[in-house]
Amino acid sequence: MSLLRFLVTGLILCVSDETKQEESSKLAIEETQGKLNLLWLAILYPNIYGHLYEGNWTYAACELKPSTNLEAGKPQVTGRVLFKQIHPHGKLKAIFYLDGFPEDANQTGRAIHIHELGDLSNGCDSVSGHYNPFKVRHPNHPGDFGNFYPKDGKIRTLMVNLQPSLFGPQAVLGRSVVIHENADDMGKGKNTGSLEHGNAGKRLACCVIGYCTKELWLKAYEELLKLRD
Ligand SMILES: [Cu+2]
Ligand SMILES: [Zn+2]
Repeated sequence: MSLLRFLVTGLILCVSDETKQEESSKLAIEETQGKLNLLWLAILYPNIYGHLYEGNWTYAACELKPSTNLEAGKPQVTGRVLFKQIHPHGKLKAIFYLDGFPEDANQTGRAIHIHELGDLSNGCDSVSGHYNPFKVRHPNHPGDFGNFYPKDGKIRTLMVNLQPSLFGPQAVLGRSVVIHENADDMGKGKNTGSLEHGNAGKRLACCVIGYCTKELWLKAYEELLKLRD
């Protein structure tokens, strides 16, 4: 019986190890494709893309701090959001790695958006509204990430195929990420606020998006994979 259990456990471990290997080789292929794409662009348009190929321009980080205007008793959210986009025409990926939500079960959804400015001079209240370069209604802004449901006070999520870009005139660098107190009604609230900001309530925490190294992304990515094991 114990031999059988040993074999089954071994099998499960093997399978999860294989999934992990598959994921990291998928990641490596993606990286190579992205690098090749960027290399072509750098050869064709050296003035525009030459510097991108050389440096750490494809990863960004946003280091969250609770808003300085936060009232006592509200969740003190910290952590970071990381972004990765391997070439200008590729889709963005994001890792949300947040702490500080209440630990009790049945937590409400928390909206997360990209806001227009990176101005934290008045806490998270000076970052203006949702970043809206295409003049569309909420929830179609590029940084409308939707609702997140913390587990044990934490959010640990990877999102792929996202709309915002780290490249070009609509790059989100220098803009901000805001974590809200309430859920986003996703434009279904039947009032004007719903089509502007989803009535997501107070701004708990925010940060400014800036370039970072690949290592920061990889560290967070590996931790996410570990959580899945
Ligand atoms: Cu917002
Ligand atoms: Zn929006």
